Amino acid sequence: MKLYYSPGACSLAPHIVLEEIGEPFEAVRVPIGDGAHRQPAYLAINPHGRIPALEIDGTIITEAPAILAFLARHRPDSDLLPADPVQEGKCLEFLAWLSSSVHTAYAQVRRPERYVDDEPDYPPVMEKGRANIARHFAEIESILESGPYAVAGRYTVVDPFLLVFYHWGVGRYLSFDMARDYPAWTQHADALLARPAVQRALAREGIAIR
Ligand SMILES: N[C@@H](CCC(=O)N[C@@H](CS)C(=O)NCC(=O)O)C(=O)O
Repeated sequence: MKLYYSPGACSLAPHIVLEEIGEPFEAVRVPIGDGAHRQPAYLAINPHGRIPALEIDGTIITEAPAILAFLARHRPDSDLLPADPVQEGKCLEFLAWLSSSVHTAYAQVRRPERYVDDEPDYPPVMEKGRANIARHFAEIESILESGPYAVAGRYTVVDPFLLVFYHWGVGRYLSFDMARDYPAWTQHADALLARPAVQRALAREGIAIR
């Protein structure tokens, strides 16, 4: 398998899961900051021009939730996606929400040019994005207050995806005080950061979260 990733992007979640399941893989760096994801070589991999993409024997899967679910199903022994259909549904629900609502709220702050054409219109879009993210983050905090992990009372593919958003919370575009305002989520992040698979993925990407 080949994972196309950019340091600190949402590709961090599948990167962690590849490490968790012990699958041999090649990590292909496509730095968003350099515009590598908009070059023809990468557009041939993912015509959407977005990271991540996963290549399996010549087949490409894009979209983080699909990649995460695939990896867990590829290695059912890893137990990262419950076999019980209801709990599986709850995991997929959470992945879809993170991707469709939380990630897009972040994009309002990180990429306002996607929402309005003129630069003077950026600030209100970004401000509304911050408010949307704060609302979503409060919801995540309350979910994590009632359990150490997001779904099913145990570690699943949802948890590494949550770490991506925690990382963005402390990052320069949001600069939230995550430890003060989201203590349950901070405990969750610390539990993940203690996992060797998470440490390997972070070391390869060259990023530190806490
Ligand atoms: N819905 C996609 C979103 C992917 C996405 O937007 N990825 C970001 C990195 S976190 C990206 O490629 N950004 C580059 C850009 O917007 O130009 C998914 O879940 O994989």
